[in-house]
Amino acid sequence: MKPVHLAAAASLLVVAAITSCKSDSTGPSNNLGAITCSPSDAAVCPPAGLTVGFNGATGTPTITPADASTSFSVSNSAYLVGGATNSTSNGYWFVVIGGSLRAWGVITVSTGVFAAEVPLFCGQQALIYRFDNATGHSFWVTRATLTGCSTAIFRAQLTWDTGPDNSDIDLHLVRPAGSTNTSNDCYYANCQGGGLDWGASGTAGDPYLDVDNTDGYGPENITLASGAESGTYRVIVRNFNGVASTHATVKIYFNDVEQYRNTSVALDAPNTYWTVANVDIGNHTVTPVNTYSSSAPAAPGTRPVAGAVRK
Ligand SMILES: [Ca+2]
Repeated sequence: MKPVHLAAAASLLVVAAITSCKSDSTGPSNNLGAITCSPSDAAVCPPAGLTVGFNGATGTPTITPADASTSFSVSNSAYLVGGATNSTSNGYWFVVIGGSLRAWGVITVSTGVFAAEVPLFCGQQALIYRFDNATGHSFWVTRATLTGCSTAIFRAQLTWDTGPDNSDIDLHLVRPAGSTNTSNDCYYANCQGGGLDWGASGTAGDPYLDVDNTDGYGPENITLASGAESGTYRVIVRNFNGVASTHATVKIYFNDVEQYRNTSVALDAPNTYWTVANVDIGNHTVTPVNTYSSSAPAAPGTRPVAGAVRK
């Protein structure tokens, strides 16, 4: 059993969101214009012409966010979305920057209440919620600004397709020549909100896991700020306690632009590991590995002092 569960993490996020300084200007434009999506996201791509606030025809699902601001700033990259809807099925969240869809995932709906964690990118972005019914789609659009940050040079983002309860999949980032489930691995036990000292001294180059989602769907994000040590990092996914037939998707970004994406086979057994890819941080290259194992994957090499945290 893990010591920290989603409910506790979510309560912290609520506090962070409430205590963050917010403003209600409508931003530079009320109309998002056209939104560009990759071909694999065509089925969910938000339409052109969405404006801040509610976008929906009569009969489409209602969307009443707990925070109905159409523009706000926060300092926590894991933003907790919540509110009321008459939708009876799950919805989607989208993050759009510069007219391009950067990330999306599932918003869960339970007895008229919707909830999700949205991983905000550094700076300003459009944040969109979508719900569907037989009449059509409805959208809520707001503008979110993540402050007090610098653009992550590297981001791995994990989502999965089971939930909303008791489906716990985990994202790992292993530093060059490090081993899984040690201090050379950024994962739920040691890296939520930072805490590992990798790369240059101080916080430069340190890994940061935004949240450990233990209920379902994700997302989980691990980022590296500038100053990261060079070499080959390894992105790994673990089925910690997921339900059967969970498929995980990992997206890899450099400077907040997606460069690689892959989806696993069904992760049927707890403690199944999916070694996704090797990543050369300096050269911005991704080399797929795409192997599965029933125990922690062997390290590609050993560090001079096993388990040590570089200062
Ligand atoms: Ca997790």
